Amino acid sequence: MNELTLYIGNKNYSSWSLRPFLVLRKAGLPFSETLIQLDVAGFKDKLLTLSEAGTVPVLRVGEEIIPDSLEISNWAALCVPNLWPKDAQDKRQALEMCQRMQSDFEALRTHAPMNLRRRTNTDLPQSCLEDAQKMTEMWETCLARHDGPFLFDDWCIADAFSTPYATRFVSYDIPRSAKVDTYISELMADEDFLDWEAEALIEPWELPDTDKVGL
Ligand SMILES: N[C@@H](CCC(=O)N[C@@H](CS)C(=O)NCC(=O)O)C(=O)O
Repeated sequence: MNELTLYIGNKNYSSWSLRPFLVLRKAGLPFSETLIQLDVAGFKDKLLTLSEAGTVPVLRVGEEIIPDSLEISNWAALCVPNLWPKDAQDKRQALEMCQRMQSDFEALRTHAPMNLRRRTNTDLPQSCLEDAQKMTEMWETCLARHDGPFLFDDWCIADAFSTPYATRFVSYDIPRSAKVDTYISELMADEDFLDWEAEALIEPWELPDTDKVGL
């Protein structure tokens, strides 16, 4: 196997980077990490040397470059079994959930950005709370059809995509049902998430605009 390098943003803030990190860890594929500090002078140029999209995450596989968290996850799922649910209908649903988590929930992403160091119970805009409600309904529907602890019983890529959202519920104290709270706790007790979080908590860099949210 070619050497793998995962390019990521600040661990405290880069929700997109967290997803493929979790997927590659669960896949058991050895990889090294290169962190590119976001929102500092010259950061965009660095990102643009990696991929046309100019965003992280990016996975380098030998000479091949794979941008985008879902593309990286799909690539890993081709290398290793069981990163998607085995049942074809469940797999379709898990993929759709990931696509929704990438493109929808914009108000939740904007008004409650991932900020692992943050704990506040500030008032959030209605649009953000509505998105949060849609997210809890999506999780609840799926959890009700399975035995847990994860969305499709065993951990899968949809749980990786859910993890940055789960942290927002905790950071901003967003209302959720007991069932969803149990699911969130499960994701945030995951050992690979805890490794990521431990490094996020000691990162020296701050993004003042993000830290200001809800102040
Ligand atoms: N659809 C992309 C989105 C990636 C993304 O927006 N990444 C953010 C970091 S969390 C980024 O690189 N932002 C820098 C910028 O847009 O200039 C994915 O899923 O990987």
